[in-house]
Amino acid sequence: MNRYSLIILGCMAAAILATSCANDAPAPYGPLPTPSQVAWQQMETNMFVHFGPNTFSGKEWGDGTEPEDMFAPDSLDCRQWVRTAKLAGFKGIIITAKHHDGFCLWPNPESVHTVAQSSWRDGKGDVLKELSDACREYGVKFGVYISPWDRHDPHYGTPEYNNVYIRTLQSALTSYGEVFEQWFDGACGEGPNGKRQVYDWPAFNAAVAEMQPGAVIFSDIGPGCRWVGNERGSAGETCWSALDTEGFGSGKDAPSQDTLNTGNVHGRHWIPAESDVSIRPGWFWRESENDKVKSVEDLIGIYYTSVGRNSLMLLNVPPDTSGRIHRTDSIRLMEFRTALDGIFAVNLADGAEAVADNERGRRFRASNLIDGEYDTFWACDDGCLTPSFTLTLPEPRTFNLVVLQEYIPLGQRVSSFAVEARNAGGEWSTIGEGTTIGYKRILRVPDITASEVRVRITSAYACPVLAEAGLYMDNISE
Ligand code: FUL
Repeated sequence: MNRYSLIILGCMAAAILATSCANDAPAPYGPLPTPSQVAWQQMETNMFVHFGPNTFSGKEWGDGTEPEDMFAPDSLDCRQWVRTAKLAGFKGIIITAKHHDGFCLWPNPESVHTVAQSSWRDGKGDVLKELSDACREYGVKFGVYISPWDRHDPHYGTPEYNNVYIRTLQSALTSYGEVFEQWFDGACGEGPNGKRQVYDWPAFNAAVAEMQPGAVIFSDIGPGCRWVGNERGSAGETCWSALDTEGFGSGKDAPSQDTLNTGNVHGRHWIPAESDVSIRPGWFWRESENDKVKSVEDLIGIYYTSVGRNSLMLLNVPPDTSGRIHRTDSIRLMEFRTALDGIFAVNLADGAEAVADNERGRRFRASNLIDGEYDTFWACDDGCLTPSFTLTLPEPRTFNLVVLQEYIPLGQRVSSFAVEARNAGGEWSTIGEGTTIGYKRILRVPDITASEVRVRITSAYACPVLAEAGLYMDNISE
């Protein structure tokens, strides 16, 4: 081999090296989601179902003395719940298998306060079975809320209760197939003997992890997802999926509601926010609230402040005393979904040319932002923290929502951004600004007609990695 061949070979090797570097995805930044947490976040909207003796007593919190026969739905139809959820676009359902009154909606062998002791269906009924079967039938995921606070169990307030509770978890989590989310309420009030319980959270979490390894565990502080800090369905405009949990617990030991609302910018753990909110004033159904079901506009607003702020929307839709979702609520859900589908049916950025001032090689082109694929993304060179991209639309289009999505398997990286539009006279002006993006950020802006839109990342902790960008028009909300 002569000198020239060597030089040519050397150049080729250098070129291959350079190409492969440019084709490497950026290194992940900060805490990262597990695959289950990514799949969970992509569900976006889920249905919460509060159902139990309170449905019949009209109370929000039963005190545990309710006779089992109080639970008497005359025409329970879980398939109707799941069909309604499915048509409303919900991907999962979480049911209050046991609320604070201790009554179990399944024949829990650890308790004598369950459907098995009631005369409903001669003690042979099992709501969890009927619901999980219906979920499988319709392809909706099944999750459970099992309150640690128990105002009926005589062991409550003693160390033995923790064992009873773990066996209760085992019973619910091993009998009904896959569970996508376990909901731990942080409430810790007094039990029947006036004592409070010292919960063994590590053992509770370990029991869930063992029996349902794919389940995302909700509590005030995770470990799978966290409470958003309010029951209005409103995540912080700044909403980090990261949270510091050292020194904190659930319930009264939780971080401040503000912290839960925004997360911790450099938090050590990936514990995204879930926004639980009821379609009615209360969590349980009451005749007197049939005319207080939230409006479509309210629900769209909640969607923007939950899903649109890097959180999940967990909307409670409580069945009535017949055991069915009341028609007022189901009609409202259909209206809600129709409205959402109308708003998001067409990405007004479709057909645009996407050009960025920095691209990390061909695999990470700005065109990935508008390909409708979450798993392909625009990424920048390491150290490039304030890039921008421009969408040039085929013609002037009118929009009032800007949607951005980070590719969260590589972490949450962006801390602020600005959106600009170019008017007919060719001048650029800022039309909106935001802080965090995360899995999804929906930024509302005034009605804008433009043919060029520029998104400038104004600060980030690592080179931005954005999966999708979209422009939409909401003609419904004020
Ligand atoms: C709270 C409970 O006390 C409410 O009754 C409701 O279940 C809500 C979702 O969580 O902590």
